[in-house]
Amino acid sequence: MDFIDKITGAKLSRRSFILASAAATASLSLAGCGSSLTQATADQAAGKEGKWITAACWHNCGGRCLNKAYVVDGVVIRQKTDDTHPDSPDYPQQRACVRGRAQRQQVFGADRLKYPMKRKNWEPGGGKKELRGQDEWVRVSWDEALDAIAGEIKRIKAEKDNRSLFADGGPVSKVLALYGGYVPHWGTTSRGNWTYTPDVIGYSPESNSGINDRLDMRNCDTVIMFGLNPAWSSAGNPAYNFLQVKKAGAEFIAVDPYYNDTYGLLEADWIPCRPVTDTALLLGVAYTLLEEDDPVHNPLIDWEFLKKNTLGFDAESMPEGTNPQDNFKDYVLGTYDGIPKNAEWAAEISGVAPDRIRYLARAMNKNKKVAILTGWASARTQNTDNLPQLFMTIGAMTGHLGKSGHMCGISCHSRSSNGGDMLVKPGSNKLPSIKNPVDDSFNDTEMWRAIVDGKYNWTGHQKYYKGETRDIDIRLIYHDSGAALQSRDGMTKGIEAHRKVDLVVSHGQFLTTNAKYSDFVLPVTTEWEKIGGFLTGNREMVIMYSQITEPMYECQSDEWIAIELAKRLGIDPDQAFPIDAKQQFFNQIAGATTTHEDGISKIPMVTITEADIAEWGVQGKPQEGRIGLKEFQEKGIFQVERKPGDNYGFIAFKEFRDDPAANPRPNSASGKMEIYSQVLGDTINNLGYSEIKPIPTHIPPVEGYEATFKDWQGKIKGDYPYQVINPHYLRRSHTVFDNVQWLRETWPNPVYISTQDAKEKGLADGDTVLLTSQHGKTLRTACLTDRFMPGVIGLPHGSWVDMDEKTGIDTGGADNILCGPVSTGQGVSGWNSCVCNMEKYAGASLIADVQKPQRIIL
Ligand SMILES: Nc1nc2c(c(=O)[nH]1)N[C@H]1C(S)=C(S)[C@@H](COP(=O)(O)OP(=O)(O)OC[C@H]3O[C@@H](n4cnc5c(=O)[nH]c(N)nc54)[C@H](O)[C@@H]3O)O[C@H]1N2
Ligand SMILES: Nc1nc2c(c(=O)[nH]1)N[C@H]1C(S)=C(S)[C@@H](COP(=O)(O)OP(=O)(O)OC[C@H]3O[C@@H](n4cnc5c(=O)[nH]c(N)nc54)[C@H](O)[C@@H]3O)O[C@H]1N2
Ligand SMILES: [Mo]
Repeated sequence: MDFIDKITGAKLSRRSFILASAAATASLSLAGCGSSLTQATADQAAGKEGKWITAACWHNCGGRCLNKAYVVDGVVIRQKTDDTHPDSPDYPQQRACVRGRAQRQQVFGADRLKYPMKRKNWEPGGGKKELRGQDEWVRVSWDEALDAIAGEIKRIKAEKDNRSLFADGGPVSKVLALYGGYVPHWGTTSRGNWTYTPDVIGYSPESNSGINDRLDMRNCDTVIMFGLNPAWSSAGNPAYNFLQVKKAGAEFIAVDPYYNDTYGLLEADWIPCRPVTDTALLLGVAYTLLEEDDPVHNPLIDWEFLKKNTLGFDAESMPEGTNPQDNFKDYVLGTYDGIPKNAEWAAEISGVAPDRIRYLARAMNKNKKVAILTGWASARTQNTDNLPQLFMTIGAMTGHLGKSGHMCGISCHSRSSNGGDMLVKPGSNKLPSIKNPVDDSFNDTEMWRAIVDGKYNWTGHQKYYKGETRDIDIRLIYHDSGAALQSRDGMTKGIEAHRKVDLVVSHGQFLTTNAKYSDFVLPVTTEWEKIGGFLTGNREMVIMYSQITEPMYECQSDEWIAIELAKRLGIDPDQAFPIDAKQQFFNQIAGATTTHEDGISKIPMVTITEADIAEWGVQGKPQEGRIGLKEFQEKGIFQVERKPGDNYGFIAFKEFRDDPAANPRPNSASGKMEIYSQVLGDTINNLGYSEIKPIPTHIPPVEGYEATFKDWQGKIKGDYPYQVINPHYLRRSHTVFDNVQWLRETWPNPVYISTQDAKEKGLADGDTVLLTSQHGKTLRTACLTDRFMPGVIGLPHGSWVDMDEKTGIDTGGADNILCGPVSTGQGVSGWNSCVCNMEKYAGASLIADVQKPQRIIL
């Protein structure tokens, strides 16, 4: 506050006050760097001009927004967002969110990892392994760290083999591949059961999105959203795009256990539905459609589309060689199993009253223009491999596929609200891909178990081969990208795995969970410290960002570390990295394309001159494009201007609807949309995790609503009577930004509990709540709300674990402490299927996250 007094006292103009106070926050977060504040203020006073530079906002939040940093002598004084053109609904600006605007708090945070560090009690072979996660840290030189790591990799390979080396798939993994190979991991991560299923049933989203473009959506009468929250989880324009759809007259219906901010914004009619019961609910919808459809008086079903474009809907349309009784319609009607999947049946499971299920079915009326949209959250669940197939079936039954104003598909992440292929794209960096000679690979749901137990179910690296039990003996865990220990299934098991092996190494910008449980942490640069790069996601624009500041402290890039390790392992690094970072960046620029106004042909985006190439000092050829290199770099963005009636529109599945014989679906066996898919059923059942049918059915999930009962018939609740879901939260992009104080203060990361459940449990707002699942225990502060349906708890995704070693209770609210390593179906990470108990915590109350000390280790 002295500082504020000083500048107000000095009667500075408002402009310099804002500049100086921003400088204060930017530099005060650098521990012991008070001097740079004085310098920045002095620079301002001396009239030193800064420069606006396009800054990376590179996290996996689904948004791709323009972020600009005002840099004076390497210090970021302030940030702003897109002002490159006036904002309009058709041609919107790409405005940054709260996280993007706090980005400098992260890059210049006092808790950056500054130097290579070693765990005090580490020794070759592991030392006191149980101290991982709680040991002290010792600063070491880069040479010491790299020599020790390379030495251990050589020893492990000599004593065992390459099948003992586990790594995440970043640049060091390329070096390990050249060194004879390593064991990677794979999983369904974001898409859940939309990962494998859509392809083989003929529903693979065209160009990564099975919905029409955003301008066409304005033609809809009704938009039905199953688990969508773009206001939180699709930064950038999607929520704004939906608002235009509303302004154009559409009504919104939301099917979700949580009335989230998106639904609030759109004034959606809420149908609260229990997690992991969308299959049951949609079967009830299908039953109602069949029950109420009358071709003359009440035509609800598009029989023509079903007949022409699909397979397996009824006995007449079953594929050859199958039992006609196994068709979808007879399953729904209960013809052979005696269980009609009617609205009453669906209500018991989903919690949606029968009349609301019928209302939902009627809202899908084929004669209205309807968008049936789903996110991936409902399929990030166990035992729902058929859910994408059921959405397709509902879309086919109601005919909301392949026509303007009609759509049924995914709206999520960067492609939310706006289907169609990318209109603009960066080129490839032209680094060679390196083949990994080891064919072992862990599915995410069982990787920690595999390391602890020494055996796992091999199905190939996302190949869906027939499962085969294999022995494995992992000695090294190398984290060269991602946040696996924090972000994958079953963290309790994960910590056990990290305490078992000989060596754990993490690259990190902060003491993240991966880093905390490591022996060596190697500090890496952020995108603000690199030469530059591209951000894509939104189909209408790309961002080209540039370096903001020099590498902080002793930070190096992942690639530099990989090259240094390669040298120590006797590998020629040029095999993996034959060109430097600048040439890689230039290749992306030169290869960037945009779509011609004809809406079809792809043309070079950037005009490059001989002088540009000389200035950059790179290999390349001049070319003619739509924007000059210098202008592009200065602006930082290339956006296609859209208007109604242009050639950039998109109607998903149109060609297939109009002429299925000429336009068969690419990967389905029959070329049709397969409501009965033998390939789907056989492939998933062969993996060996759990059983499904070739048609969409409801399967009680391992940890779904049914599992909250010890006696389902008698409706007697069991030890874990609540369902938990993990909303993707505004404080973070997954685990990223969890350490940023501004964001901690703004978004406190509580546990959301319905007021009714809270009342029954004697919980009040602000109470510390202990959540217990079969897999672990975590604490959070209660936030009571009527926006969560009773029986469902919302624990935000991505909070960093903070384990109290004495009690074994996590005080950080880490979602994957509750979520276990449960494998079903296609090896789905089923995070939104988790059951737990909750009670008021008898121990000390939690303090707010923002009051916790930052993890500053040196
Ligand atoms: N329980 C539960 N778990 C979930 C989910 C859920 O809903 N519930 N959601 C899942 C989903 S959808 C996803 S996509 C995953 C995300 O899982 P991850 O991709 O593992 O999560 P991020 O937090 O994005 O991890 C990025 C990490 O990379 C670091 N990083 C950033 N830049 C660099 C760099 O240049 N080099 C290196 N080496 N590191 C860098 C960041 O600090 C961060 O630690 O999480 C999944 N996990
Ligand atoms: N701020 C922020 N944004 C992000 C991310 C982040 O971590 N933070 N992560 C990004 C990534 S990689 C991804 S994959 C996306 C994920 O984006 P989403 O999948 O859209 O995110 P969620 O918040 O998990 O879920 C959206 C809605 O689905 C509901 N839901 C959960 N389970 C069910 C269910 O079984 N049935 C139904 N009908 N609804 C259900 C939730 O209550 C929520 O309202 O978000 C991206 N955007
Ligand atoms: Mo994701």
